[in-house]
Amino acid sequence: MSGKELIDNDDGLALEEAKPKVKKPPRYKVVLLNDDYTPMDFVVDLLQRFFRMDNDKAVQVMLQVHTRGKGVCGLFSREVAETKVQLVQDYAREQQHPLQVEMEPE
Ligand code: TYC
Repeated sequence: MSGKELIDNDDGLALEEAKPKVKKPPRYKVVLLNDDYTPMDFVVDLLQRFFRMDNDKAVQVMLQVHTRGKGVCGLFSREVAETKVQLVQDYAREQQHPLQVEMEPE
């Protein structure tokens, strides 16, 4: 669907159809940030645990964060993204790692 559409009945009036009111809910990226202290193995394990990645994918995302400064863990509804950020932060703090995780609009 393309939003507003013109309907021309050949009566000299072009009617503009109302925009559909139902919008897709916004999605949010959960993003990991690099630091110098969190062990690589911990990050790989965390990505598998909280984001259901297999080992290869988790290593790939961890290395992306390590080399580029940040990396996307996944795309979620606002509520799920908020929950993942909280769970990951709590888990990292529990293990005394300074790992930083954020959410940002898609
Ligand atoms: N830079 C860390 C190291 O060299 C590894 C790391 C990767 C840390 C990803 C955080 O989100 C992160 N041990």
